[in-house]
Amino acid sequence: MAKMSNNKPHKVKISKYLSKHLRHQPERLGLTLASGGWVSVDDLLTACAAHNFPITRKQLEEVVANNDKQRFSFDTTGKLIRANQGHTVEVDLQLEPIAPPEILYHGTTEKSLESILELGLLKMSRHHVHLSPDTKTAIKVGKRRGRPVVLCVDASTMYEVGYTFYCSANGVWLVDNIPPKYLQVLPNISL
Ligand code: HQG
Repeated sequence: MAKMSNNKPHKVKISKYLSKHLRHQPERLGLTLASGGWVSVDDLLTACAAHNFPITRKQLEEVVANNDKQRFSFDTTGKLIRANQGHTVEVDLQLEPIAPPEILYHGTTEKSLESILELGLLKMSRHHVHLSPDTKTAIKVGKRRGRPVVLCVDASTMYEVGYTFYCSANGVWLVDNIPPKYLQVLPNISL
């Protein structure tokens, strides 16, 4: 088992499995997300094993601690776990509104640009539009889908006119939508 927990691809598989069930389809494992998106760790591990995807507590702890994007958190007791953001199921993450930095960034692809500049950034299937505090992360996010484009978001003006921003436990900035007038394409990104 020790060997398995050092195995990177297996950790990625665990992370993907957790994302799937803690963000999108908890019902597939017979789980329900409580307010805040929390699930009992005991219930989660039992359900994973029952669905032929056994995860040890040690493996779970390693994935939570070392996940590249800090996608998951335990609560202070260590008895509950949740995905920090990225949900598609209805869930109230109980995040507090907070003032954003002056500029935030959104990574997308060339093929979405025309529609985004016409309609603004929409949350699509997620609960919020996801933004990064730095261009490096935005480029990485955009690259998942093709040739990346980075949009600069005039977050301070949006905040001044009343948009509500949140910051998830893993540093992803969240807002409901962004009209085109607050967006600007960042020129000359180095890939
Ligand atoms: C685009 C991953 C056309 C938007 C990442 C994006 C991130 C529009 C896609 C996190 C549009 C939605 C979130 C419009 C938005 N017309 N396209 N009007 N408005 N879009 O995956 O931000 O690995 O829901 O640009 O790293 O790409 O899951 O959002 O391309 O942090 O932890 O519609 O997901 O993190 O795609 O990614 P997504 P996202 P995880």
